[in-house]
Amino acid sequence: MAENKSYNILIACTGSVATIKLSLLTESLLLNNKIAQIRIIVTNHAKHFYNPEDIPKNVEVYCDEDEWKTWNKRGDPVLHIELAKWADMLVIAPLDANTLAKIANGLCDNLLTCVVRAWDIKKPLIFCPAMNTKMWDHPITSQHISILESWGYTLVPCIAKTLMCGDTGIGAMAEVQTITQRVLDKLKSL
Ligand code: PCO
Repeated sequence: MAENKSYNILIACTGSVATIKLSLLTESLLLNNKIAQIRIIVTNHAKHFYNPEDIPKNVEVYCDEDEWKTWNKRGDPVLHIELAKWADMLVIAPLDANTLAKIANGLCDNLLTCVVRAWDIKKPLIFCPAMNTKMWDHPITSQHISILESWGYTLVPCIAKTLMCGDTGIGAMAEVQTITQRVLDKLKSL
């Protein structure tokens, strides 16, 4: 990590109830002076799980519709490319089973997956899955995770707890403190 350099962090949330932790994660990361600016991407399903008023006012939140607000004609900026270039690090927390599968297979049908598809794999990408235990236990999950790890992306593993659906088991997103620590560790290696 360069002495006085500070970094742009892009946080992304997908359609898991663990998106309720978005404001906590944002605030936790903003406490660190190595982080210059945070921007957030939410998928349409993530919108069910957070309150925009809880997000700090200096943090911009982007969604799929914004892709088309900024682009009208040839030469206009393309939001997913701009965001992929702007960010020094991408933190996907939570990463739901569906978006994990899409990323592992190269699909890009919304703002977040387009950013990931355009991501320079030399830059750090941290992903924090969250899903029901039955989904976690299915063999396709570890296959998808291995694909992301093979590109150098960093897994922050799920933890066990009583999930929102009442089942108890592995599948909850890692604690905010754990994710923050992984982000700061990664920044040190830049
Ligand atoms: C339940 N699915 C889930 C998703 C993951 N859950 C979590 C935690 C939260 C509370 O600490 C919701 C953040 O349980 O990450 O619960 C059924 S599909």
